[in-house]
Amino acid sequence: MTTPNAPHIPWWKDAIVYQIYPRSFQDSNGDGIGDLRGIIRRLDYLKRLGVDVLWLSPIFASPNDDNGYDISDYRAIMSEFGTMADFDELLREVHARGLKLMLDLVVNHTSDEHPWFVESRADPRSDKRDYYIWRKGRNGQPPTRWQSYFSGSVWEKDERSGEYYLHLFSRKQPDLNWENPRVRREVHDMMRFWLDKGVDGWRMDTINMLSKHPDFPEGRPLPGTNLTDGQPHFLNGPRIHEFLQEMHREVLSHYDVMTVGETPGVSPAESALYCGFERGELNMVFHFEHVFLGDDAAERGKWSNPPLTLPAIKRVLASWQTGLHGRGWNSLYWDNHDQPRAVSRFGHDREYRVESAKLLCTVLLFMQGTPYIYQGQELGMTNVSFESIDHYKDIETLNAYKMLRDEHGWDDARILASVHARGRDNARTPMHWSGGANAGFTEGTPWIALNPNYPDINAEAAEADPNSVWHHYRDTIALRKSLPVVRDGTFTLLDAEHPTVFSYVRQDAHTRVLVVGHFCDRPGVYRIPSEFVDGEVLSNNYPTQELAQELQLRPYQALVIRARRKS
Ligand code: ISL
Ligand code: CA
Repeated sequence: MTTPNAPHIPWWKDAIVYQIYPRSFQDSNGDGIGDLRGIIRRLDYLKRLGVDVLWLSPIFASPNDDNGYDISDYRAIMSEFGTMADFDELLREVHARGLKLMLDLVVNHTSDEHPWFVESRADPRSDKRDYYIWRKGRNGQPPTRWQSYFSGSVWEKDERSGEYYLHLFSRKQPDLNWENPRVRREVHDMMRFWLDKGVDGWRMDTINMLSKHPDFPEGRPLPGTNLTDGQPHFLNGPRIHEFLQEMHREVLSHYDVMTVGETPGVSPAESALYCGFERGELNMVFHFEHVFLGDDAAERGKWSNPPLTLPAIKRVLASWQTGLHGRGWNSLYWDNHDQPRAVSRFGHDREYRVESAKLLCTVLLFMQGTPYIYQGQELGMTNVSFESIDHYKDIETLNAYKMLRDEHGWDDARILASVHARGRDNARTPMHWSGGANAGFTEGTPWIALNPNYPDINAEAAEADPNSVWHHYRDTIALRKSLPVVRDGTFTLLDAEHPTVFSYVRQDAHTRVLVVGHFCDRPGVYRIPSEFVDGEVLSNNYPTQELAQELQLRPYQALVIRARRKS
């Protein structure tokens, strides 16, 4: 029964999303590569965890220069992942369990093997030429010196025509020309193709890069290179909101779906233009401020791996909580397929792995917004330290390795230390299902080596252990769903400058909840607001807790305390 006058709450505000990187999730046929039938096999596991929506990283036909983020046919399933019949069955099985399925929309670029690009490159007079961004050079040089995200120039010269095409990522990922209305129509048609099958939403890859400054101005010089940072000229470009409003009007508004845009380099204020409730664009965006903290200013970007401090992380997350409250909607994440494992980066991946993984769960899931859990995060999976670059597969890492060695003179040990800390393959080693051969991921040879700690950290062991990280995720998900204040309440950061405690209050007309997370490997004391001293402990990653104004905290302890109602 619906309550009269109850505000309409869109379903995605109550959803917990689980991200699957299909290549590394579950192999079903022994070729060492995860696939759609493997995902079907694990749906009951995901249902038990309590998540609502599955987001699949790209599953479309691809030569895999960037593991599927380089698409050669938007309407076909990658042959290694299965067939369209497998996809249809997966979607049916997902829906049969009351879950939803979200796909990855990668339309800033295609693969260079996409027929559009093949034709575009082969014939400057073809009607596909203008599907991509072609420019003449200047005095034998590329049009700009912008640096690609995967090292080197963003321009690639095509010898046949003598012109350059733009690729913000690898040279096998040419950027589509969104100025061309036919490109936009092609994308809209493709989106309808999947939505008409019953897909429940889109995660939109690098969506704030679609609109480039038409003049391609030179960027800011990057120290130690002859390249420049072109981002001011293609992030949040002049026509981006027009393109997204058109996409919403033409496609999204006709379906009950959720959308999350990947938007590196947006501030809370800018993000409200993408996800403001009245904007008719997206439901929410992924910002990167907490995971790229300090990287921008560091000499070699993320590879310099600048140190993190808790106050800086709190400041960023709090600015998003308060900046979007009542205006737009946050997405909440620590981990994804591009990031090192959160427990290794923000927690403690040795003695306090279990405690700190639970702490990260608690402080994330009690903020306002839609939480995203990346495969293995619910087990507290850790970074991996392969001893040689030969074990790494990621194009970003492999290109960076060459650049850091050849252009910056870093030695192997220094590069590997950076890769161990920040490389994307940390997230891409196979999922740990059991302590058996290859962690139960494959009966063949895995496409990338496993993290050797799978005998200790795996789903089978975690489900059997009531004190595991997995159970903490399941319990915290359920708790969150039982407390409307977590969805709707205000957020107030306490003690912003405290070096080791992250604490905040969530509040609505009925309920006040205090969250305290102790980011430290030693015991500590933290003074809580008096109204919580006789409160009720709703969640705790240690067995017991005496409440007192001077709260005694154990290493990496995380507590949620509800204030008693005043009568
Ligand atoms: O991963 C990054 C840094 O390590 C980011 O700069 C990342 O490249 C950026 O967030 C865009 O990511 C997305 O698009 C890329 C793809 O490689 C990533 O996997 C995807 O998440 C190109 O499609
Ligand atoms: Ca397979």
